[in-house]
Parts: sequence; C-alpha cells; structure tokens
Amino acid sequence: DLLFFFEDAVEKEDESTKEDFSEDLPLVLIVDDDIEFGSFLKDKLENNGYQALLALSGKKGIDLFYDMSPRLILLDYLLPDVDGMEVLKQILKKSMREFIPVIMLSAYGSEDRRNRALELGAMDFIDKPLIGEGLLPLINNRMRFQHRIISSIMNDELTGVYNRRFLMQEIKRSVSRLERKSIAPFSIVLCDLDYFKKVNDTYGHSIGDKVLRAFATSFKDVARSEDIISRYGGEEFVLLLPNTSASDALKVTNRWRDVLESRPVTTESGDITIRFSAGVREVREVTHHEEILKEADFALYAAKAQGRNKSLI
Ligand code: GH3
Ligand code: MG
Ligand code: MG
Ligand code: MG
Repeated sequence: DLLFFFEDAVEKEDESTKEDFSEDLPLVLIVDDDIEFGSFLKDKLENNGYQALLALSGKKGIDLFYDMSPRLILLDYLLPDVDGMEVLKQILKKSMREFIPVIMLSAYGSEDRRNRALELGAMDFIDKPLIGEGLLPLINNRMRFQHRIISSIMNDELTGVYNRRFLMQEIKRSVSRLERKSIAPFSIVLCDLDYFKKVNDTYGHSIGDKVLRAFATSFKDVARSEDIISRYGGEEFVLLLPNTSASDALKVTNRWRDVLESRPVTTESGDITIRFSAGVREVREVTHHEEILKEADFALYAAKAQGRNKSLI
C-alpha cells in the first residue's frame, strides 16, 4: 500500500510538470547544461510573458521537445551528452514542419559553427556573451512570426475557425494524451448544416457564406476555452471537446441549437434560422483518428435519417 502511495505521488508530480501549463502563455524550451545560465534565461522569460522549461542535457531536451510541444527552442551548442548540433539534427524535422524556431546559443561561436547551424536550419545563432538585453526582442520577434505562420496555415479562410489540418493534428495529440495517462475521455462531434443547399439556392452563395460564418462564430457562445471548432469541409464542422463525455457533448450541441434558434441570420430577403445535425463519438481509449471520424459520421447519418435538427451518439 505504501509503495502504491509513493508511485501515485511520483505520477502526480510527473503530471504537474507535464500538463500544468496554461495554454495562453507560449512555452519556450531551453536546452543548456549550464544551470546558472539556463535558470537566468528561464527567469527572464517567465518575467516577460512566457513559460519556460529548462533541460540540462541534450537527451532531456529531445524528450521535452517531443512531450511538451514548445513554441520556441533555445539550444546550447556545447552539451555534455548529445551535442547541440546533434540535438538540432534530431529535432529539426519536426520543428521545421511545425515552424518552431530554434535559436542556437554558443559561448564560443566560431564562423564555422554559426554557418553549419544556420545551414542545417537553425533560425538564429547567437554568441552567449552578447545575449544581454537583445535576446528578448529577438524571441518576441520570432514568436510573432511563428504565430502568423501557424494561424495562416491552421485557420479556415472563410470562417476564421480552425481548419481540417489543425483538427487532425489536435485529434492525434488528444489520442496520444490518452495513451500516456489515464485521463477523462474527449468527444468528437461532426456537425452538418441541414438543407444548406436550399440556403444557397434561395438566397445566393454569398449569403450562404455569411450563414457559414455566423454558424462557426456562434459556437463560442456555448464553448469552454479549451473546446475547438474546425471547418471540416463545405458546410461540415467538427468539434473537439476535451474532458467531455458523449452525453455532455449532446448537451453542448443542444444548447448551441437554442442559441441559433434565438438568433437567426438577417438578410435583405428575410431571416434564416440555422439548423444542423450532429454525430457524437466519445473517445476513451486509443483509436485511429479516421475511425473516430467515421463513427461520428455514422451517427450523423442516423441523425439526418431521423429527420435532422438533432444530435445522436
Ligand atoms: P442535408 O440536410 O442532407 O445536409 O442537406 P444539404 O443541402 O445541407 O446537403 P448537401 O451536402 O447536399 O449540400 C451542401 C451544400 O453546401 C452544397 C454546397 O453547394 C454548399 N457549400 C459547400 N461549401 C460551401 C461554401 O463554402 N459556401 C457556400 N455558400 N456553400 C457551400
Ligand atoms: Mg554548454
Ligand atoms: Mg454535407
Ligand atoms: Mg448539409
């Protein structure tokens, strides 16, 4: 029993270092074996609107990079185990795909090292003695740049909500969280507007677009901050609701229906009440993302068949 208790406590501590980050503050990963310098950077970042994690070895740095998905990496050139160049090589594939800037730091920056790091794909190479006050503006700049790229790639142009690419990434991430920890299930909800073709045919395509925008943005009135809405395609949207059972997901869609009923879209040719059908799939164990969406689609199909304007599990 005692052993069990301790294992539990260790697990809890592990959980807190891995999950207790508020989503609003961007996370910076510092990989540096110099604990004094690393802590100095960590404090500086935390005093300036960031969250920071310090890895004291290359191996730990690589682990944290994969586990924590930082938004920017400060990477020391000389590390005791795997050297900075090797760490850079290992993380570059993913960091370049996800547009995560890597800033290399070196105490002995030679021209040759700088060139090799930049050639490989580091975004910047800075000499440690020169860091002083200049580092923070550089980090802010790289973060803004990264944010602009990510939002242009991850958002749907018409409605401004997340797109399918972002959704897929988040579903995979949510599933892998289930794999790592025993946490509450999440729900995926596939929504499809009812008789939307009629809206286009009756009012025209640009009013149709306006209805899509109104539908997408109205979700925020029933969503919690961690809920995600994405445009899956045409007039289909997918919700990802963390820590949500299927029956709670049904309640969310029904509250959303009430909001939409009370607030029709006004046009010169009359008011349009938006109605939709939805299929809910609760995910409590590791499941392939295509399987999840396929099952939500079955439920959606049933909701359409039963007369529309409803949600089914
Ligand atoms: P159901 O209730 O069975 O879903 O009927 P529906 O008319 O909504 O279904 P259907 O899938 O047949 O029609 C979807 C329509 O959505 C057809 C397409 O023209 C329209 N659509 C898809 N993307 C857009 C878009 O970006 N803008 C506009 N205005 N219409 C779109
Ligand atoms: Mg070092
Ligand atoms: Mg459709
Ligand atoms: Mg439809």
